Amino acid sequence: MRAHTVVLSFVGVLLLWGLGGPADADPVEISWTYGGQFDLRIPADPEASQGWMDDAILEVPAPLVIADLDVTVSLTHPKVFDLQLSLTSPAGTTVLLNEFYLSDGYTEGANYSQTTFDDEAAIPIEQGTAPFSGRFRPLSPSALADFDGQDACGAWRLEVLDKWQGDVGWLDAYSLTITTPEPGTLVLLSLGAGLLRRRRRQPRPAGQTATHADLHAATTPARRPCRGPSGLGSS
Ligand SMILES: [Ca+2]
Ligand SMILES: [Ca+2]
Repeated sequence: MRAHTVVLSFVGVLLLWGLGGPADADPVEISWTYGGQFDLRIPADPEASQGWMDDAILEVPAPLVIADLDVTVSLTHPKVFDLQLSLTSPAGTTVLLNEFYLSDGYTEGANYSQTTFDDEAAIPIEQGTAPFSGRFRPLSPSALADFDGQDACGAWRLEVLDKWQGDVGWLDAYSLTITTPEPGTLVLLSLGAGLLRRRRRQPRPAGQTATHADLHAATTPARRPCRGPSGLGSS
């Protein structure tokens, strides 16, 4: 039996911290942050302590050429070294943010607390210590620069896999900070707000193993039209 996804809620307008003005005073590049509060169990299955969280989806409603992108994550989990975190763009590019291997030496530690993944950070995440407060480069050789040049408009997915049984957690919040070299996007952003949606899939039958590709196929959202210059003043 194929599991399928139902949309249980539309949470609505989330925090658009950049709405009052550019977060970066750079005269050429402007940075905006889209993000919000989530309440997603890790893993999603309430009967399991191992498996995928439902994807946390952030929707960027405006066409933005990405010059730089950082992602900030806060989650609660007693053993974050069980977790694999990745981010997928609307174009389908996936960047692995962090994961751990027993062969690297297991380390105890809880939570990600306002952890910002940033290619320009001085410290790689593998040299960080939970709860990873601060800025870190994604797990080498991953690079958020893989998103550079893409259009940010559309659904972004934060994907979390709990690889070990015994402990569960929650995604609390995440946000994207997008820097664009195009001052014209300021007008577009003033009309838009990031929207977050929370999706859940129905429980799978006992003994059936979920694959991430399967989950993605089941949760692919209808593409929302992104506002462009011709769409000003209309929805
Ligand atoms: Ca950066
Ligand atoms: Ca677990």
